Amino acid sequence: MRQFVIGTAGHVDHGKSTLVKALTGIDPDRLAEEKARAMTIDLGFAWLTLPSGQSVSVVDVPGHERFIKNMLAGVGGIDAALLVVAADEGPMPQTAEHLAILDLLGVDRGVIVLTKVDAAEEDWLDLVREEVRELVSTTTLADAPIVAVSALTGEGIPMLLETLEDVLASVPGRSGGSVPRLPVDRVFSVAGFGTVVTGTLSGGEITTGDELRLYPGDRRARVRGLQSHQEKVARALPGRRTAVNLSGITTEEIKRGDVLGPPGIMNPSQRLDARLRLLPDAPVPLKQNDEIDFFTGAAELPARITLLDRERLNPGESAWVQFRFRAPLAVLRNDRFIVRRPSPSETLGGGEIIDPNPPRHRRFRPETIAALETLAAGAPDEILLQTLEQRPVETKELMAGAAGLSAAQVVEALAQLIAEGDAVVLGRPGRRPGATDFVVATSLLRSLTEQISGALRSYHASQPLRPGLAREEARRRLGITQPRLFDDLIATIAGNGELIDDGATLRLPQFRMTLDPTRRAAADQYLATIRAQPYTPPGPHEFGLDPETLAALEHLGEVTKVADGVYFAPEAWDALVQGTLAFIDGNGSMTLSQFRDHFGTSRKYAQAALEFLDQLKYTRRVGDDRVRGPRRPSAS
Ligand SMILES: Nc1nc2c(ncn2[C@@H]2O[C@H](COP(=O)(O)OP(=O)(O)OP(=O)(O)O)[C@@H](O)[C@H]2O)c(=O)[nH]1
Ligand SMILES: [Mg+2]
Repeated sequence: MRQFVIGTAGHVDHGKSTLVKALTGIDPDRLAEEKARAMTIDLGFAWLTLPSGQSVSVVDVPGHERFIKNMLAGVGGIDAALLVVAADEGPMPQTAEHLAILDLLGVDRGVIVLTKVDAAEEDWLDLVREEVRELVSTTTLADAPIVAVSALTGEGIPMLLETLEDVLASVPGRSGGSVPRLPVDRVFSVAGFGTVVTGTLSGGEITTGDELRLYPGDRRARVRGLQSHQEKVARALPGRRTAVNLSGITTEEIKRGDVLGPPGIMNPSQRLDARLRLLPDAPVPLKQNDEIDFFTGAAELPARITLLDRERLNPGESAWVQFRFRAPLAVLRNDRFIVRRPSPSETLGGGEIIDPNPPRHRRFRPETIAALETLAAGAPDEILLQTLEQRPVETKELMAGAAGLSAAQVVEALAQLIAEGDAVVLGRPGRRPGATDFVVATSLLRSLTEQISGALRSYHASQPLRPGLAREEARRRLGITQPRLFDDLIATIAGNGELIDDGATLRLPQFRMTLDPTRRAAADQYLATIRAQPYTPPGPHEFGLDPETLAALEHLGEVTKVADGVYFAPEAWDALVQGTLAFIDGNGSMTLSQFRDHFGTSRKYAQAALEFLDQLKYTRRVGDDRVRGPRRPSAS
């Protein structure tokens, strides 16, 4: 059965809390100060039972304009509103302000309740009815039914319950809601249990024993117990007021506005991209870099605003904006928000978050606006592609909502992007991605390839005698912190034939070490000398060759290093290998002095060469003799 949370709204003293008590039997004003002042200050909670028997959570909000921030903390996550208007007074300023907030938050189901009918004449009531109809006509509640009640006499209450049941039956199923989130609106401690948080659970279930994270921080806590409507439950369902008993965390570590949810579902960010709509009767326009108060879920944060497509946002207009925060905030795409002016405190507008994790944008960039429009229009493959154009992402992170898509949408969109060549699985191109595989947009892979090729090009230019750029250094230059991502990326680029990875260094496929003319001349002289005495080649140090030139010759295969200070011309070395093996084949074995005599060389060279032959496994030492080793020389 689907679960619902409804919330009250309306001007101070219009009878919201009294109505909640009449509907639920629960007095939502729980604070002593509220009782003393006969006024709601903070959120109140109750639940009612519909004629069908289903119970519905109720959030009661304060009407006084001084407590509007508390109202905003409670109104997020409700499925339907009870817009309460006192029949004897008619719509008042906070009737309009709360209505505007409901409209901006997209709350499009509700009942308009004219309370205190016992205190109003019939024709006055008709006037109020008309006035209210007019007021809601331009909002999401334009078609909401109007019911007149008296909480004192009980008149109209059964009718209200029936109407509410009809309205809730028409609430559409929540889209893309696979991720449980509980924006915390209360934190307290219960003797014998410890820390408890409450909130309106949305998106998915929470189960006892779950390990959850408190966003935007990094603290983890385990669910020790769950309650809904004051009953212990093993799992909490979305669309219910939920109390969560947490272990492993103190009340001081949690505040209103934090969001409880599984690890990995949100990336807290200090920037958000959004579509912002100013109310037609907003008291002021917004200018570039204005400071505002930002409300989303149960959170409130100051923010500065970057107007991306205009100099000034006038009342009644909408614009693409980026909000910048001093502290991180954890939200998902399509979350709604409200913007207020800090002083005097007034609601200015609100809207929908389009990118919860954007880069910093420059203003007036058509490509930025186009990207935001695509995100807002929301074809899953385009949205996914935009995420993959920003960074390589692990499949499991995408499945958990990193692109703001459901797991099913990710699977389908990813298959399409890979099939069409727009995205690549790193490390295994052309394959279906596993949970821990990184996926990247083909365009981003191309630019990463260019970045690394550029780094290699300039490295080769400045270090023509070095075999390549050290892998670690390459990783640092690309700014990739995860070693596995780097390895998969390099394997993919190497697989595309755009670089060569020798395990220690990276180089361009076309790179050839080149010696400048001076070094070349010295090298050629040295090579000529060792070729002239193939089996007693003078050492490079004796010859006076510098170590870098020598290393380059070795890398280029122009000399063969046999031991420290002992280098042969490659063809001389080949002849030594062939000659030694032929001698052993003919004589059964070869001693050091036989080697020395056979090649007309000295003991020093004979010893170095034979040890190297042993090392290469061409030969094997038995006492003073060499016999054939396991390795055969390649046919030549
Ligand atoms: N005659 C009459 N009085 C009512 C009715 N409902 C509420 N009242 C009275 O109106 C006053 C305000 O009621 P509340 O329920 O506290 O109003 P509220 O909207 O919750 O006020 P805030 O929470 O402060 O915004 C109280 O004195 C109630 O007794 C009603 O149906 N008839
Ligand atoms: Mg109240």
